[in-house]
Amino acid sequence: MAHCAAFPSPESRIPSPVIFDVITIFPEFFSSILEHGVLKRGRAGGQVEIRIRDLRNYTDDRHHTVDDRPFGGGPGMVFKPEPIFRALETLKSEAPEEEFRVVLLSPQGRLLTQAVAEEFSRERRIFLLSARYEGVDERVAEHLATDEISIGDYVLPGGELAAAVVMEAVTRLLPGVLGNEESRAQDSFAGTARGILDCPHYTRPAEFQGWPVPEVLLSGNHEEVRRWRRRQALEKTWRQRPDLLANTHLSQEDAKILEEIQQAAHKPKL
Ligand code: 9D3
Repeated sequence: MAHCAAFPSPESRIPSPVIFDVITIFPEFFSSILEHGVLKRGRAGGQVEIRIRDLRNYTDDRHHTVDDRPFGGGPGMVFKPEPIFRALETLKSEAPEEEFRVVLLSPQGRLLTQAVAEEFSRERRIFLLSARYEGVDERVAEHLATDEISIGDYVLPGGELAAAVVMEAVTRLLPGVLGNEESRAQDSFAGTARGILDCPHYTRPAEFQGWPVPEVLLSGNHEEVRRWRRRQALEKTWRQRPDLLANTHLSQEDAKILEEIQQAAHKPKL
């Protein structure tokens, strides 16, 4: 039987989008990133929906106060819990049946990895809470957030960029956003945290300012190119991110190549 619009075939059905609600005191911060690249395409293609929510809309005082001084003293200000809880309550009640994650971006969170991005990409609705100043009242982390996430061990002035990072990492995983599904399939070994770093890439010109492209890449010998890339990837990983090698199971071929690299460098093995 032919498929029709009312009963679309499984292949043609548009999956429900992942909905991100970003709660922030800087909504304008997001205007340009939503209009570029993966987020622009994901929104246009219906794979992702991004709603930017101004935290000050969920305050109840004349001055739209979102922060207060820390109990116990000390510098800086802390985000009050009430506006954040009210924002979540209001937004949840608009779709009470939905399951959701509430992700607090914070330097105290567990690290964002490819595995976390993949986990989030299987959710239907994700609230992203970004704070400023010294952070949020801990009761938000304890009683409202389902996840507390950091994007790395460095100090940012706030969680907005981190929220954008989470959205980009997740959105590129949604079917049809990248177009080139091959790139996504390669993540499992080329991405960090699982496997090793990517090999170097070159494009034209074959010689630039006296620096030639490695001969083997021009040879047309696909097996040699594959081996060269694997060796380069292993060497780069060993030099820049030895922690990744410690957590990766290497094939016999890889282990042998790595040994050769280490011997050539006159460096002791890991
Ligand atoms: C002096 C102690 N600091 C904690 C390490 C204070 C502090 C630093 C940065 C309090 C808040 C912030 C704001 N940062 C974020 O909201 C944030 C963040 C980050 O700073 N680094 C990595 N990932 C993230 S996600 C959110």
